[in-house]
Amino acid sequence: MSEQPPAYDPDNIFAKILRGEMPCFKVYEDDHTLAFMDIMPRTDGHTLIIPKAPSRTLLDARPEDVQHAAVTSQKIAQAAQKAFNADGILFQQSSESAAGQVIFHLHFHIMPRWDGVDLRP
Ligand code: DGP
Repeated sequence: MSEQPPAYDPDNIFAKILRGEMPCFKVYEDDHTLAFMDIMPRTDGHTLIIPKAPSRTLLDARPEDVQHAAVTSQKIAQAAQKAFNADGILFQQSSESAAGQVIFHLHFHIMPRWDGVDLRP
């Protein structure tokens, strides 16, 4: 990327969820992170983990916010693996449109996977 990335937009959907202005199916919350179900799940148990601090992407996030979100992602992965009897867990993060990012508040996907079961489109 040759130009400066845009500034963080406080009106993105996940910022609204954090402020309680939009609903979500919350599965975990602590001082630094929130985890909730993805509205367009690509697998059963597809969960999103976000830091509460504002950052657009993994590229501009503070290391401590990445750290908090990574630790919460591990907790969610372990819980989801048990709850959904998964054979594996897909951990995904997209930064910028070129990588498929749609919502510009840093988030991590946790998707339970099973042998022989494809991701939904
Ligand atoms: P990404 O492509 O990595 O930016 O993924 C964005 C994800 O966010 C996508 O899987 C669908 C999900 N999503 C979009 N809008 C909402 C919403 O309003 N609520 C919830 N829970 N998830 C949303």
